[in-house]
Amino acid sequence: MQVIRGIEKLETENTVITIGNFDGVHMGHQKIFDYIKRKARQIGGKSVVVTFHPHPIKVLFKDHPLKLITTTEDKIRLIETCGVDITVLIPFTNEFAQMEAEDFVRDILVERLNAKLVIVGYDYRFGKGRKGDRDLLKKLGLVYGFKVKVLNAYKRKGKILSSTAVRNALIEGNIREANLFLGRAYHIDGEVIKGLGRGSSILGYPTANILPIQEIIPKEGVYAVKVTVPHLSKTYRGVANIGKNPTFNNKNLSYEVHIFDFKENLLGKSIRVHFITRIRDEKKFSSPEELKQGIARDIEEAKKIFSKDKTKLFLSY
Ligand code: RBF
Ligand code: MG
Repeated sequence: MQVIRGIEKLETENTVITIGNFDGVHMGHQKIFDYIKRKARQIGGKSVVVTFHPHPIKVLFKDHPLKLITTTEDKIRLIETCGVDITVLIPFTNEFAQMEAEDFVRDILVERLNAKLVIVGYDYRFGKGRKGDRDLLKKLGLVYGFKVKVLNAYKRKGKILSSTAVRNALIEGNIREANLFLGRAYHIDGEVIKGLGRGSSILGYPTANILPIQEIIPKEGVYAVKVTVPHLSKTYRGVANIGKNPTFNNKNLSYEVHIFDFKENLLGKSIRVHFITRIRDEKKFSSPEELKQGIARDIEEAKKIFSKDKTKLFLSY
């Protein structure tokens, strides 16, 4: 996939374009990408995803609490996995936000990106003051010679699939639902940092502690996970705990994984933790010995989950 960071004139004459934030690159987004790929093939052109960095809300509303599902680099990588030809990553600035909807269509979609067909979600808004919508796009399409297709919301199990729905599922710890919406296992990445060392010394379950780079972290608790260790090009099974370790009255939130049958020191290395299922809430055990038995049960439970899990969840590496 060609990634264009900025706004350039494309060589391809015929493009089928979709525009959006695509946070999470969920199943609804994937359906749109399948659609632009098919249409591009039909006209012998290229499929183009136009998206933004940073997320417009982060620029326009500095204090907005929005937390993103995917980092921009993950988003690009996941769009690439979908088989899209070109991603145009537009730097979203206050200046860019001042562009009138009509100018965006003419200068960018038509003159630079050579749009022949533009696909947007039913509620997509663009341009200064969000004045651009599907009707304006259709009107301008008649002027500049491109077609417009508006796609309806995509539903899974009776629920409208949206980035918001994915965010909520993750925050509620509803991993199965989040994964169903995403069409893959949700993951977080981070460098392994020094923990307190209690995992190996007191409990006999060493953990790799990470500082996640993602903004959305699943609800505190214990999870069955898969852990990709990029420098070893391998993925392992394990259990993760997100929480404040009430048994030890810790103040800070920690993110840690115990990897099955793994002995190497990962300090300073980056790892990826894929969430498969939530096992339980974190709790205050009456002693480290009780906690140790609790973790042993979590591991048993996770192994049961892995052996039963026939869903073959897609992991994105
Ligand atoms: N700490 C707690 O205080 N309560 C828990 O319920 C708890 N559950 C855990 C489950 C797993 C699978 C793992 C790996 C750790 C858990 N911990 C829990 C964290 C534990 O206190 C921590 O690994 C050690 O203190 C070392 O940092
Ligand atoms: Mg540790």
